[in-house]
Amino acid sequence: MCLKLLLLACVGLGERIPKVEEVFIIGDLHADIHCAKHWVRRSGYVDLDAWTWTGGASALVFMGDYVDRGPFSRQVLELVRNLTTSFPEKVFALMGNHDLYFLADAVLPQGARDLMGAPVQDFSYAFIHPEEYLNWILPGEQAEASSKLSTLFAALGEVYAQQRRKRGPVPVMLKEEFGQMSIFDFAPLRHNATLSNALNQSLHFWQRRLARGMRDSGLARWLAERPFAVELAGALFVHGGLPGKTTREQLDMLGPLGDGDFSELFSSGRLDLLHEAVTYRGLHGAAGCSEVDKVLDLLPDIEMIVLGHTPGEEVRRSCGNRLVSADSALSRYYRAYGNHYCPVQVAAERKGACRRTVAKQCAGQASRLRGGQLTPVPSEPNPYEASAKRKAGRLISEANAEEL
Ligand SMILES: [Mn+2]
Repeated sequence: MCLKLLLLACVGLGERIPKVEEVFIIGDLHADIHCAKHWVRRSGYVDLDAWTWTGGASALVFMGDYVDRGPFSRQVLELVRNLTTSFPEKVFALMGNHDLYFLADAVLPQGARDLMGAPVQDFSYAFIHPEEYLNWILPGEQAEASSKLSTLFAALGEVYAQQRRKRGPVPVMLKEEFGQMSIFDFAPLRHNATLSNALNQSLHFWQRRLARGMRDSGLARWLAERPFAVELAGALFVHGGLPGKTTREQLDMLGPLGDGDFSELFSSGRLDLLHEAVTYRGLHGAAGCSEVDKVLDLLPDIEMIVLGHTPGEEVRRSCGNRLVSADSALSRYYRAYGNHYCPVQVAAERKGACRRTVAKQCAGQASRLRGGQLTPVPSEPNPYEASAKRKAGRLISEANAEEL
């Protein structure tokens, strides 16, 4: 029997999809629509202009984390959603931790409950790139929003400067809570009640626009239907990882959140397990290999675990090719700014953590898995941008050394 909830088991049994000869794996895209299209084209499986599948018996897997870091979450969500709906037996898109938080922000009432350590929609400020809101507000609202976003970026610049001085993260949210500071404690918002009130109102308004847009566009429902694990071509795909103590029963619980009422989904007894699958990092490093083996012992037909979530410059293979770390920082915004949010579209001062510019060329690697062999695939070389690529390669090591 193939229950809808148990997508993992369904895929593993091959009931839903015919034999897959090759898999093209695209790591965490983090709201970079330009590079999202680049990597889909690079697979050779999809003609994006004619919108046809040209990949024969191949499959395309997205590792999750479509949103945040960059300002084009909506565009990446729409691209990946359209691919999964047009080619449902060919394209698989995992849930990532950022997608889970983005969904929670969009569908749960403000302040509904603490989700993963922060109140719902306070996360909107902390995780969502501020310019993301420009994708969800009306054309007539754009000019005023741009000016308010410049103020927000100025305050963020102060937050990043303080983080630099303290040599570590300063948890900053919309409202001051235990162990957290408020964005309104920083210049130019500090001591300016008029500016603070106006920005506070706008942020809440934009959050409501985004939440409404996510629901009305069907993207919220689509996100809720993302599986937390996919079994394909001898590999198990998970965004974060699974600890060695995972049981077979728990593996069968890694299907989508489901199709019920959103509040119900987030009060599911599986939520802790699902959250762990999108955030666990214990499989990386030498000590992780024994955990990899324990998980693989539960899955007789699976020889390899493929993960996103933990970025590096390239795709990494470890544990005798039994573990693949497929997140190679494909988002140019992440490569330029790490975990910081910097102005891309609106006019705002660029200094400190935000002084770099975003590369024109996509960097990092995707992967091709065929006959149990995984081959990293570099970005398409562009002769006119070769120097930009070299520059981008240097940027990541400097910008993200502390976050990695
Ligand atoms: Mn992640």
